[in-house]
Amino acid sequence: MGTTFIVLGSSILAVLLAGYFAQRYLPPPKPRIVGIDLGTTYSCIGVYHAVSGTVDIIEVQDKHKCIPSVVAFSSSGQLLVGYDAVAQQEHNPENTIYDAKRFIGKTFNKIEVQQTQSQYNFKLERDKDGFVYFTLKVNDTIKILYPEDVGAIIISTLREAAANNISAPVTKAVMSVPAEFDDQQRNYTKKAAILAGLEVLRVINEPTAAALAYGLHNKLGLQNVIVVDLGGGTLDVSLLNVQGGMFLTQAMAGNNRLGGQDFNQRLLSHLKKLIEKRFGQPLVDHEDLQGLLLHIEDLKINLTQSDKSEIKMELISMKSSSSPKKPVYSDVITRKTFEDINNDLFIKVLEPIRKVLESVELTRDDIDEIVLVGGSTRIPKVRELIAEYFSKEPNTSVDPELAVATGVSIQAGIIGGMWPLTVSAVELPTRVKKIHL
Ligand SMILES: *[C@@H]1O[C@H](CO)[C@@H](O)[C@H](O)[C@H]1NC(C)=O
Ligand SMILES: *[C@@H]1O[C@H](CO)[C@@H](O)[C@H](O)[C@H]1NC(C)=O
Ligand SMILES: *[C@@H]1O[C@H](CO)[C@@H](O)[C@H](O)[C@H]1NC(C)=O
Ligand SMILES: *[C@@H]1O[C@H](CO)[C@@H](O)[C@H](O)[C@H]1NC(C)=O
Ligand SMILES: CC(=O)N[C@H]1CO[C@H](CO)[C@@H](O)[C@@H]1O
Repeated sequence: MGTTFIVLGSSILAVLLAGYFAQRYLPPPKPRIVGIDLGTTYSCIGVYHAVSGTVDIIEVQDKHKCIPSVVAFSSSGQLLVGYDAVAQQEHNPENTIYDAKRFIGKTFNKIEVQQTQSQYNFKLERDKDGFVYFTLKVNDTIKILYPEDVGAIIISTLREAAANNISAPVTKAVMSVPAEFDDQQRNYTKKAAILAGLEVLRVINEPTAAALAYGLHNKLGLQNVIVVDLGGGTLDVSLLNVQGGMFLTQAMAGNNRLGGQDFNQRLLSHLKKLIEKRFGQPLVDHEDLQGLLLHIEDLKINLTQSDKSEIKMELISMKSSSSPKKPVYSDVITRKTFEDINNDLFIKVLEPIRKVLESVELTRDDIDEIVLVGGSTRIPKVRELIAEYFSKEPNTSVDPELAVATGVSIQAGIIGGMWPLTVSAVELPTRVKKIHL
């Protein structure tokens, strides 16, 4: 009897020791589960590496970590995704689909579809259940794509890049969705990944993912976390309770008409005035305006790092017969000017923050951590306003455009039991409704 126990005991010890040495000295196990952030404008995929405990967001198309959530078919039937789809968009607007996430798993009435159609060059249709699909002309025949089909094409591209990167097949995923998504929208988002050949192990909220990216699941005690997500066109604010790796969404508020595009529009009208003064005629040429908008995006990004930036470009339509010189427009724009022309918009970022606090009867002093998500939170004035409001610095060490993808990849690592991640992270279902401003 006694010896059997000893033998059993030492074999268990041997197994444990083997496991310990394997983790210490063998090559780390390959990531088995990927994290996918299928965004409205950009999508990314990441993997969590055991042992090093780091997340890689995978480069998908020539050095770009995230790709535009855009899918197109050329007239000859070639499928284009991401940057390749964007590159040909201007010449093929009817067959270039973007914003599919706005429609995924959601039903619309006839009037809503008609009203929404005016914002897009591609064709929207509504099926008998109220779901929207897109119709394209490919090889002289009509091709139908549902939003989840568009998602599946994007996810396939991400999945392939990840499989190449880790030199292993990718079959399992964790996905993130907006906190406000209902069960049906979550189901159809999952369906997109299933259509791309993936098994979806969990779907988590984007704000929760962002909080995970900052390791807030490791903090002791109850934490009140505000997540501010300011992207290209929308602002979303969530209040989370985090305790012992459990996440609960307490409140949500947002503004669907505030984001980077609005700041660009303000710069555009400002520059158009300067150009008209300089050249004595208004700028109306479509191609020049397109070129100017591209420079404006650059200018805005430069102004997050410097307090002034030079814009310099040729404006073909400003050519005059009296001057043989190339019509070059150049100006130095200061950050101060950028802030002045956008001041009223920047202040609006605080509105949903106030609403969220009001709705749960908390004050700004009750907030323990502030997490920033979305490219527009790089704007120094936006950060400053938020820091001032809370008298506390927001967490900014993770790239705000990669925070969600990073967090969803950490969740994938936790589910995969990847050492040294020993903590748990679980999201509790919530019934709170988003407040729209
Ligand atoms: C995988 O992706 C990471 C992050 O983008 C990159 O640093 C690494 O070089 C890639 N490895 C391979 C083999 O492509
Ligand atoms: C369109 O036609 C080309 C050439 O015949 C073919 O390779 C392609 O697969 C077709 N595309 C679609 C979407 O049917
Ligand atoms: C979502 O999917 C689950 C499981 O597939 C199903 O039971 C549920 O009814 C679906 N819910 C909605 C709202 O589509
Ligand atoms: C932005 O900065 C880069 C690098 O300093 C420069 O090459 C570019 O011309 C700038 N663009 C604008 C529009 O300010
Ligand atoms: C301002 C700041 O960096 N705050 C927090 C960011 O997140 C880490 C990780 O949880 C905290 O320790 C910081 O205090």
